[in-house]
Amino acid sequence: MYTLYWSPGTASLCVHWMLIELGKPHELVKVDIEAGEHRKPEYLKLNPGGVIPTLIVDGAPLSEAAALCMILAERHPEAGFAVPIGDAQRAAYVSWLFFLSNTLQTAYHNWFHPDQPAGQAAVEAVKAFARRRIEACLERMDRQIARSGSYLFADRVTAADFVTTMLMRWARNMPKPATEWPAIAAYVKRMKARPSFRTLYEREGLTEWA
Ligand SMILES: N[C@@H](CCC(=O)N[C@@H](CS)C(=O)NCC(=O)O)C(=O)O
Repeated sequence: MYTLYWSPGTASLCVHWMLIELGKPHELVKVDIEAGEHRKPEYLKLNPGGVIPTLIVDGAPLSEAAALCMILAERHPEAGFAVPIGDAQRAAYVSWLFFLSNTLQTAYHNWFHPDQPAGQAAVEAVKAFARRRIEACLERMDRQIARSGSYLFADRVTAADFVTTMLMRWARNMPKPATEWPAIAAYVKRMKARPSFRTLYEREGLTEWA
């Protein structure tokens, strides 16, 4: 049994999506970010950084969305979402997961919280910087998908694709949404056609980018 601490449309979305895909028993605990529940001592005991998501695995609280997707894929290899050690694509797969988490996701953080690095006075400059970085990442991802085929790694859907689709969704209200890149647009359409995506949207109460 897994327990996911989540909030609609946030970094928990890819983990939630994978739990649905895997069909493994899981409990969902909704965390109200607006009400500051993620900063309460009970939650900080599970996730010292006070961020969503947290996944309880065999009684232990784990964090970092991309890592959680990778862990779930490896715990349930029969679903085919893992790229195991020894596989020719393993190195590229791990590298993409780190790129998604460390480069693209952090650029989004600056876009959504532009006052954090240097206060209100620097908001416009931080947003411009974040936008350039996000668009450079999307450019690179578009090329990878166009080269690769249907998904990030040819025709196999991996944990990295659930993380990627979530991060493509985050650009939906940006000046240039991810779906303006042609290979990404076709890719997103394929990922959204999965029946699990409907279930995910219903459960999270989402309607945008449906
Ligand atoms: N690197 C972390 C980042 C998680 C993160 O920043 N989550 C956001 C929601 S998308 C959050 O909890 N924000 C609340 C806050 O920073 O106060 C991960 O991938 O799990």
